[in-house]
Amino acid sequence: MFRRNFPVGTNIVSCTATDSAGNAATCSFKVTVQDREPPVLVCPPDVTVNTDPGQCGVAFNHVSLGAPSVSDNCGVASVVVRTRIRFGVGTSTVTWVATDGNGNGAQCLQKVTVVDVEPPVITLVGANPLAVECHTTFTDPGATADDICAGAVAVTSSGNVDVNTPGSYTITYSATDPSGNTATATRTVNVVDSVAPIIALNGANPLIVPCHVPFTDPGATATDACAGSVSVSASGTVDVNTPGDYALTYSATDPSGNTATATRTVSVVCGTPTLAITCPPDVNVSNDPGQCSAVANYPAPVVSGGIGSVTVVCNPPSGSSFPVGTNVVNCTATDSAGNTATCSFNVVVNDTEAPVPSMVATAPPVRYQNPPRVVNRVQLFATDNCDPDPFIYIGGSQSQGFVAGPFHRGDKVTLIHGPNLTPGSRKPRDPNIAAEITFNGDPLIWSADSAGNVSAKVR
Ligand SMILES: [Ca+2]
Ligand SMILES: [Ca+2]
Ligand SMILES: [Ca+2]
Ligand SMILES: [Ca+2]
Repeated sequence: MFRRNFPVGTNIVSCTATDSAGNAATCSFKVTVQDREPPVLVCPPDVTVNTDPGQCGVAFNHVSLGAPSVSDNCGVASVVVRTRIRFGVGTSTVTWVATDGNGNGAQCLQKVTVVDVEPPVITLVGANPLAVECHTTFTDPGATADDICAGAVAVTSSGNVDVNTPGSYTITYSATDPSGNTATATRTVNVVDSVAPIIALNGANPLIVPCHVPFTDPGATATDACAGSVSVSASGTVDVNTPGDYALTYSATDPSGNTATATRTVSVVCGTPTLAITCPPDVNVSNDPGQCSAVANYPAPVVSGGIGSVTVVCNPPSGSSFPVGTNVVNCTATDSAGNTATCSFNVVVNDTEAPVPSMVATAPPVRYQNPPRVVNRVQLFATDNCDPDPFIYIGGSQSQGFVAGPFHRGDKVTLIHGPNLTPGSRKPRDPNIAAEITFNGDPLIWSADSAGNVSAKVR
């Protein structure tokens, strides 16, 4: 039995037999050794890579896969990796294959994970910086966002713009892709005031003024759409002693430097009579029936002089309702040059209406014989057009000169009257009764208001 190592492959074994006489015979056979052991292949570790810039994936040659560990009993003939040209976002696999040249092969799988690390790209709609006129309406034109992997992505915005206050404002836009990559962008919004104020002249333009009379510029006001009221400066002079036309220039500048100007022509004219107004004399009227007032008419004031047409305004106007008392009416005449003259007078409304008294029995009358008399318990009332609390008096039809009172509306009194009683009035113990009044004849009631109007005496 022979034992020896044979290499892989076909080995020829030659055998020779030799005798002692030197004769030899030979033969041969083959010993074939086959390699049936595949290579031992271990893949490199799984790898994680970021996307290529501007790509939703990574090119194969941008991935460092590493080297596998491979060995074979007879030697490795080849090691290849089967992969794709480009890896998309997510996890892919590559296959490593090793062969030993003897028909044996081995393979393993390696994972390649590609991560989207690129945020979306935000594109602003409209200008940046964006100019907005003060006191207009601002609507953010917004922004769009596109992600190389996720496509269109929602955009959120933050930041306020106060269109009423000039200045620079910032709006921040933000967009996040499904992989959590966030992009931000900002827009500058400049609220600007580029509109000049508007000047309004007080008084007429052209303004005609008499010569030799001191001239006072009625001035002007200016309002700005953004800044509100703006001060006005005036330049120019008027020589009232020299007839002619003069120009006054008004200027107003808003805080943003926008300036408006306006011009007034002042014409100095000689030989013009001075504007004058004369009011009518005071008007006295009685109150309208039942009213503490009167609708009163008065004559128009008399005007003279002035330049051009003259208008007269009185306040309160004729035909107004005037309350009882003295009412001042102010009248102003204005000519077309803006000259004014004033006067005033009074409309006096007198309360000439007396109160209306009455009494109401609070109990049936009681009659007594000795001496003959009747006792009436009554409550007193009076109404007046003006006086909320007119005085109320009580007397007797046969008690000449006797007067009890004054009483007030709502007072309760006891009346004792007969043919031969001594007139008088006293305060009874009952605090609810204002007076106990004794007199002769029938009871008479009358009333006086604070204006001195006294009603008739009624039974
Ligand atoms: Ca092998
Ligand atoms: Ca992305
Ligand atoms: Ca302005
Ligand atoms: Ca009255």
